[in-house]
Amino acid sequence: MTARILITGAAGIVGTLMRTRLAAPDRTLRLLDIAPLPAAADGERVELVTASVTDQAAMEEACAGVDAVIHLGGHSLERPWAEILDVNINGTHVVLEAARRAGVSRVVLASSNHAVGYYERADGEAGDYLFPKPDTYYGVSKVALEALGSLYASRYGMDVIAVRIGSCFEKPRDARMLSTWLSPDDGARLFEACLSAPSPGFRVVWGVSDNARRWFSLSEAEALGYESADDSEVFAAEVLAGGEPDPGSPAMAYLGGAWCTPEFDTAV
Ligand code: 15L
Repeated sequence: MTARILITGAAGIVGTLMRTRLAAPDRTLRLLDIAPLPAAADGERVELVTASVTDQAAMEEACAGVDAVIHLGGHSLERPWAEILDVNINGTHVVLEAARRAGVSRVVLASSNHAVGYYERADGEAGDYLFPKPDTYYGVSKVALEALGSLYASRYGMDVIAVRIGSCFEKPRDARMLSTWLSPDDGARLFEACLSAPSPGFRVVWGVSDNARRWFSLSEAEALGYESADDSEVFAAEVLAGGEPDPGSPAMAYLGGAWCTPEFDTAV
Protein backbone atom coordinates (compact mmCIF):
# COMPACT_ATOMS: atom_id res chain seq x y z
CA MET A 1 0.00 0.00 0.00
CA THR A 2 1.43 3.34 -1.04
CA ALA A 3 1.32 5.31 2.19
CA ARG A 4 1.55 8.95 1.09
CA ILE A 5 0.54 10.13 -2.35
CA LEU A 6 0.69 13.61 -3.82
CA ILE A 7 -2.15 14.27 -6.27
CA THR A 8 -1.80 17.40 -8.41
CA GLY A 9 -4.91 18.91 -9.95
CA ALA A 10 -6.85 17.40 -7.09
CA ALA A 11 -9.73 19.88 -7.45
CA GLY A 12 -10.36 18.87 -11.07
CA ILE A 13 -12.86 16.33 -12.37
CA VAL A 14 -10.60 13.27 -12.17
CA GLY A 15 -8.93 14.46 -8.97
CA THR A 16 -12.28 14.88 -7.27
CA LEU A 17 -13.43 11.45 -8.41
CA MET A 18 -10.21 9.88 -7.09
CA ARG A 19 -10.14 11.65 -3.72
CA THR A 20 -12.57 9.25 -2.07
CA ARG A 21 -11.67 6.24 -4.19
CA LEU A 22 -7.93 6.29 -3.47
CA ALA A 23 -8.48 6.93 0.23
CA ALA A 24 -7.40 4.13 2.57
CA PRO A 25 -7.01 3.84 6.34
CA ASP A 26 -3.23 3.55 6.16
CA ARG A 27 -2.73 6.19 3.49
CA THR A 28 -2.48 9.98 3.41
CA LEU A 29 -3.42 11.86 0.27
CA ARG A 30 -1.66 15.19 -0.20
CA LEU A 31 -4.05 17.09 -2.46
CA LEU A 32 -2.66 20.01 -4.45
CA ASP A 33 -4.38 22.56 -6.67
CA ILE A 34 -4.50 26.28 -7.36
CA ALA A 35 -8.29 26.04 -7.12
CA PRO A 36 -9.99 25.69 -3.73
CA LEU A 37 -10.23 22.17 -2.36
CA PRO A 38 -13.10 21.06 -0.11
CA ALA A 39 -12.00 20.87 3.52
CA ALA A 40 -11.14 17.49 5.01
CA ALA A 41 -14.14 15.47 6.10
CA ASP A 42 -14.20 13.94 9.58
CA GLY A 43 -11.52 11.26 9.75
CA GLU A 44 -10.36 11.90 6.18
CA ARG A 45 -6.58 11.53 5.91
CA VAL A 46 -5.75 14.38 3.57
CA GLU A 47 -3.34 17.29 3.47
CA LEU A 48 -4.44 20.27 1.38
CA VAL A 49 -1.88 22.32 -0.53
CA THR A 50 -2.61 25.45 -2.56
CA ALA A 51 0.08 25.75 -5.22
CA SER A 52 0.70 25.81 -8.95
CA VAL A 53 2.35 22.95 -10.79
CA THR A 54 4.53 25.61 -12.43
CA ASP A 55 6.07 26.65 -9.09
CA GLN A 56 9.29 24.65 -8.70
CA ALA A 57 9.88 25.49 -5.04
CA ALA A 58 6.29 24.77 -4.04
CA MET A 59 6.31 21.48 -5.93
CA GLU A 60 9.54 20.38 -4.27
CA GLU A 61 8.02 21.13 -0.90
CA ALA A 62 4.86 19.25 -1.88
CA CYS A 63 6.90 16.22 -2.99
CA ALA A 64 8.82 15.98 0.30
CA GLY A 65 8.05 12.74 2.09
CA VAL A 66 5.64 11.27 -0.44
CA ASP A 67 5.96 7.77 -1.91
CA ALA A 68 4.40 8.54 -5.28
CA VAL A 69 2.93 11.37 -7.32
CA ILE A 70 -0.21 11.23 -9.44
CA HIS A 71 0.03 14.22 -11.75
CA LEU A 72 -3.41 15.29 -12.94
CA GLY A 73 -2.77 19.04 -12.89
CA GLY A 74 -3.02 21.25 -15.96
CA HIS A 75 -5.56 22.46 -18.47
CA SER A 76 -7.99 19.67 -19.34
CA LEU A 77 -9.33 21.30 -22.49
CA GLU A 78 -7.85 23.08 -25.51
CA ARG A 79 -6.28 26.46 -24.74
CA PRO A 80 -4.03 28.96 -26.53
CA TRP A 81 -0.48 27.74 -27.04
CA ALA A 82 1.13 29.98 -24.41
CA GLU A 83 -1.13 28.58 -21.68
CA ILE A 84 -0.61 24.98 -22.76
CA LEU A 85 3.15 25.51 -22.89
CA ASP A 86 3.28 27.06 -19.44
CA VAL A 87 0.86 24.94 -17.43
CA ASN A 88 0.78 21.57 -19.18
CA ILE A 89 4.25 21.21 -20.66
CA ASN A 90 6.42 23.27 -18.33
CA GLY A 91 4.22 22.21 -15.40
CA THR A 92 4.87 18.54 -16.12
CA HIS A 93 8.60 19.19 -16.22
CA VAL A 94 8.41 21.03 -12.90
CA VAL A 95 6.52 18.12 -11.31
CA LEU A 96 8.91 15.45 -12.59
CA GLU A 97 11.96 17.48 -11.60
CA ALA A 98 10.49 18.15 -8.15
CA ALA A 99 9.79 14.43 -7.71
CA ARG A 100 13.34 13.57 -8.75
CA ARG A 101 14.91 16.11 -6.39
CA ALA A 102 12.70 14.88 -3.52
CA GLY A 103 13.64 11.25 -4.18
CA VAL A 104 10.14 10.21 -5.23
CA SER A 105 10.72 7.29 -7.56
CA ARG A 106 7.22 6.70 -8.91
CA VAL A 107 5.11 9.16 -10.91
CA VAL A 108 1.83 8.45 -12.64
CA LEU A 109 1.05 10.99 -15.37
CA ALA A 110 -2.38 11.80 -16.77
CA SER A 111 -1.97 11.58 -20.53
CA SER A 112 -4.97 11.55 -22.84
CA ASN A 113 -6.53 9.97 -25.90
CA HIS A 114 -5.93 13.38 -27.50
CA ALA A 115 -2.20 12.55 -27.76
CA VAL A 116 -3.30 10.22 -30.58
CA GLY A 117 -6.65 11.82 -31.40
CA TYR A 118 -6.16 12.03 -35.17
CA TYR A 119 -6.02 8.25 -35.62
CA GLU A 120 -9.10 7.10 -37.47
CA ARG A 121 -11.43 4.63 -35.92
CA ALA A 122 -11.43 2.69 -39.18
CA ASP A 123 -7.90 1.56 -38.28
CA GLY A 124 -9.40 -0.83 -35.69
CA GLU A 125 -8.71 -1.12 -31.97
CA ALA A 126 -6.11 1.43 -30.93
CA GLY A 127 -3.12 -0.51 -29.64
CA ASP A 128 -0.73 0.42 -26.85
CA TYR A 129 2.19 2.74 -27.64
CA LEU A 130 0.56 4.26 -30.72
CA PHE A 131 2.94 6.80 -32.24
CA PRO A 132 1.72 10.34 -31.40
CA LYS A 133 -0.91 11.93 -33.60
CA PRO A 134 -2.23 14.79 -31.42
CA ASP A 135 -5.44 16.56 -32.30
CA THR A 136 -4.89 19.86 -30.45
CA TYR A 137 -2.23 21.83 -28.57
CA TYR A 138 -3.62 20.04 -25.52
CA GLY A 139 -2.86 16.74 -27.29
CA VAL A 140 0.65 17.99 -28.06
CA SER A 141 1.12 18.71 -24.36
CA LYS A 142 0.23 15.10 -23.56
CA VAL A 143 2.79 13.88 -26.10
CA ALA A 144 5.34 16.13 -24.36
CA LEU A 145 4.23 14.77 -20.98
CA GLU A 146 4.87 11.23 -22.19
CA ALA A 147 8.27 12.24 -23.62
CA LEU A 148 9.27 13.90 -20.35
CA GLY A 149 8.15 10.82 -18.43
CA SER A 150 10.24 8.63 -20.69
CA LEU A 151 13.28 10.87 -20.20
CA TYR A 152 13.00 10.81 -16.41
CA ALA A 153 12.57 7.03 -16.41
CA SER A 154 15.56 6.42 -18.68
CA ARG A 155 17.92 8.98 -17.22
CA TYR A 156 17.09 8.73 -13.54
CA GLY A 157 15.68 5.22 -13.21
CA MET A 158 12.29 6.48 -12.07
CA ASP A 159 9.10 4.46 -12.58
CA VAL A 160 6.83 6.61 -14.74
CA ILE A 161 3.50 5.48 -16.11
CA ALA A 162 1.55 7.68 -18.52
CA VAL A 163 -2.15 6.85 -18.65
CA ARG A 164 -3.86 7.79 -21.92
CA ILE A 165 -7.21 8.48 -20.29
CA GLY A 166 -10.28 8.09 -22.47
CA SER A 167 -13.20 9.90 -20.81
CA CYS A 168 -13.28 9.74 -17.01
CA PHE A 169 -16.63 10.98 -15.78
CA GLU A 170 -19.34 9.58 -13.49
CA LYS A 171 -21.23 8.45 -16.60
CA PRO A 172 -20.59 8.52 -20.36
CA ARG A 173 -21.97 11.82 -21.68
CA ASP A 174 -22.41 10.98 -25.38
CA ALA A 175 -22.20 8.13 -27.90
CA ARG A 176 -18.42 8.38 -28.28
CA MET A 177 -17.93 8.05 -24.55
CA LEU A 178 -19.65 4.66 -24.65
CA SER A 179 -16.38 3.65 -26.31
CA THR A 180 -13.89 5.84 -24.44
CA TRP A 181 -15.35 5.80 -20.90
CA LEU A 182 -13.14 5.06 -17.92
CA SER A 183 -15.46 4.59 -14.97
CA PRO A 184 -14.29 6.37 -11.81
CA ASP A 185 -14.04 3.03 -9.99
CA ASP A 186 -11.97 1.56 -12.82
CA GLY A 187 -9.87 4.74 -12.78
CA ALA A 188 -9.04 4.08 -9.14
CA ARG A 189 -8.28 0.41 -9.92
CA LEU A 190 -5.96 1.52 -12.69
CA PHE A 191 -4.16 4.09 -10.53
CA GLU A 192 -3.73 1.46 -7.80
CA ALA A 193 -2.17 -0.89 -10.38
CA CYS A 194 0.13 1.92 -11.54
CA LEU A 195 1.17 2.58 -7.93
CA SER A 196 1.84 -1.03 -7.00
CA ALA A 197 3.21 -2.78 -10.12
CA PRO A 198 6.75 -3.91 -9.33
CA SER A 199 9.44 -1.92 -11.16
CA PRO A 200 7.39 -0.96 -14.23
CA GLY A 201 9.98 1.46 -15.64
CA PHE A 202 8.34 3.63 -18.30
CA ARG A 203 4.92 2.58 -19.58
CA VAL A 204 2.13 4.09 -21.61
CA VAL A 205 -1.23 2.47 -20.93
CA TRP A 206 -4.76 3.21 -22.02
CA GLY A 207 -7.17 4.36 -19.34
CA VAL A 208 -10.46 2.78 -20.34
CA SER A 209 -13.11 0.48 -18.92
CA ASP A 210 -13.88 -2.86 -20.53
CA ASN A 211 -16.72 -1.32 -22.52
CA ALA A 212 -18.56 -3.49 -25.05
CA ARG A 213 -17.91 -0.67 -27.57
CA ARG A 214 -14.31 -0.10 -26.39
CA TRP A 215 -11.90 1.50 -28.89
CA PHE A 216 -8.66 1.16 -26.91
CA SER A 217 -6.44 -1.77 -25.95
CA LEU A 218 -6.46 -3.07 -22.38
CA SER A 219 -3.31 -5.19 -22.78
CA GLU A 220 -0.62 -2.97 -21.32
CA ALA A 221 -2.83 -1.78 -18.46
CA GLU A 222 -3.67 -5.40 -17.65
CA ALA A 223 0.03 -6.23 -17.71
CA LEU A 224 0.37 -3.83 -14.77
CA GLY A 225 -2.35 -5.68 -12.87
CA TYR A 226 -5.41 -3.60 -13.85
CA GLU A 227 -8.71 -5.44 -14.06
CA SER A 228 -11.68 -3.46 -15.29
CA ALA A 229 -15.00 -4.25 -13.64
CA ASP A 230 -17.21 -1.78 -15.52
CA ASP A 231 -18.85 -1.49 -18.94
CA SER A 232 -20.52 1.66 -20.29
CA GLU A 233 -23.15 -0.50 -21.98
CA VAL A 234 -25.37 -0.15 -18.91
CA PHE A 235 -25.81 3.50 -19.94
CA ALA A 236 -26.27 2.83 -23.67
CA ALA A 237 -30.06 3.06 -23.78
CA GLU A 238 -30.00 6.35 -21.90
CA VAL A 239 -27.15 7.84 -23.98
CA LEU A 240 -28.58 6.66 -27.31
CA ALA A 241 -32.18 7.65 -26.62
CA GLY A 242 -32.03 9.79 -29.77
CA GLY A 243 -30.71 6.94 -31.93
CA GLU A 244 -27.42 5.28 -32.84
CA PRO A 245 -24.60 7.70 -33.84
CA ASP A 246 -23.43 8.15 -37.45
CA PRO A 247 -20.11 6.27 -37.59
CA GLY A 248 -18.93 8.69 -40.27
CA SER A 249 -19.44 11.79 -38.15
CA PRO A 250 -16.20 13.41 -36.92
CA ALA A 251 -17.20 12.64 -33.35
CA MET A 252 -17.18 8.94 -34.16
CA ALA A 253 -14.57 8.79 -36.96
CA TYR A 254 -11.51 9.82 -34.95
CA LEU A 255 -10.21 8.64 -31.57
CA GLY A 256 -10.23 12.27 -30.47
CA GLY A 257 -13.82 12.76 -31.62
CA ALA A 258 -15.00 16.34 -32.05
CA TRP A 259 -11.57 17.60 -30.99
CA CYS A 260 -10.54 16.87 -34.60
CA THR A 261 -13.05 19.39 -35.99
CA PRO A 262 -12.36 23.08 -36.84
CA GLU A 263 -14.19 24.20 -33.68
CA PHE A 264 -11.18 23.02 -31.69
CA ASP A 265 -8.70 25.04 -33.74
CA THR A 266 -7.45 27.65 -31.29
CA ALA A 267 -4.29 28.52 -33.22
CA VAL A 268 -3.29 32.06 -32.38
C1 15L B 1 -9.62 14.70 -22.21
O1 15L B 1 -8.42 14.54 -22.23
C2 15L B 1 -10.26 15.83 -21.52
O2 15L B 1 -9.50 16.31 -20.44
C3 15L B 1 -11.67 15.56 -21.07
O3 15L B 1 -12.27 16.79 -20.78
C4 15L B 1 -12.50 14.78 -22.08
O4 15L B 1 -12.90 15.63 -23.08
C5 15L B 1 -11.74 13.57 -22.62
O5 15L B 1 -10.41 13.87 -22.96
C6 15L B 1 -12.42 12.93 -23.83
O6 15L B 1 -11.80 12.81 -24.88
O7 15L B 1 -13.58 12.56 -23.71
